[in-house]
Amino acid sequence: MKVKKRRESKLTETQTYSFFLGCVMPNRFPNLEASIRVVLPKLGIQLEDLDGASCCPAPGVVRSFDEPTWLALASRNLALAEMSGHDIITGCNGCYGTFKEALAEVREHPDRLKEVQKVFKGLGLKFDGKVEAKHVIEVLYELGPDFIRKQVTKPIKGIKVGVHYGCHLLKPSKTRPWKQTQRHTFLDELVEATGAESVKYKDKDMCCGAGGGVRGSQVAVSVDIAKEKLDNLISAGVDCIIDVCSFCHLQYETAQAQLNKELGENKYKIPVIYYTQLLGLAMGLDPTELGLDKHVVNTQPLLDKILG
Ligand code: 9S8
Ligand code: 9S8
Ligand code: COM
Repeated sequence: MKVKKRRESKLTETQTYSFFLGCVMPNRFPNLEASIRVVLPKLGIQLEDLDGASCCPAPGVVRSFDEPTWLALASRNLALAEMSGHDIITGCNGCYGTFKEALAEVREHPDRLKEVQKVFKGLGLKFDGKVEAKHVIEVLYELGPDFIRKQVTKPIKGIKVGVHYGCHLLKPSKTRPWKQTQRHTFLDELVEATGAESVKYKDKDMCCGAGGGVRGSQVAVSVDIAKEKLDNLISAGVDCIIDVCSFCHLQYETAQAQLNKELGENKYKIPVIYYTQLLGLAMGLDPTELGLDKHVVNTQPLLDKILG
């Protein structure tokens, strides 16, 4: 299989990654985790479990309270990967943000790296900030939309998709790998490689409302922000949302159920699909194997439309 050369990694040239799950995926959405575990190896990307990993910790929450603690805990997870000899891969934007920014911190500030190494003394952890951390989507985009298109055996025809990138995948741009010309297209390109149509909708780059501790502390505000995005998606006539972050996924799945409960009617019923689930369908995989039967918002009407 012809695989586009990866951007140079300081650690290893193989396509094996340490899979960092974060908290939300294994605890709330193991179906998303399953879809990553089944799809990636079929594209030549091997996943190794990262034993002993903790919370990343969440960038918008822990970092805001105590930066040194955030950096030490993030570095510990990075150290576990660095010692295993593999770069990190994650399917959560928040975890991705923590790792990208923690790496930038220790690389740009040798004194902070030294502080962390001091905390690690006697713990058997070795960390030099050499490991890389990538998002599942970043690795897929390195393979390229053309490569992805070639893996598609059952194109997703006649489906309008509303793509949600999520804040931490794009911002801050200084520590993200996207070129200026790609940063508002890469996910749409990957979605369209499956055959689906990515439609424009109002405030596409707006937050889902969950991040930064908003869902945890101000749930009504958080759901209100989600409602605005959902109303825009409904106006654009989408058949489903495509997301790439376990926390955005939690927000779109649960906010719809909550809004319906408040309204007393089933107005919000947009299926929320993680990218590797969409890609898996386009590769002819079974919906159950991709965890598509385990959603909060019923996916059956969408599956009927796709599979006929
Ligand atoms: S880990 Fe703990 S809370 Fe979370 S899912 Fe993503 S961000 Fe990192
Ligand atoms: S959007 Fe704003 S902060 Fe974030 S990435 Fe995921 S959760 Fe939704
Ligand atoms: C959102 C992560 S993906 S956080 O809540 O901003 O930390």
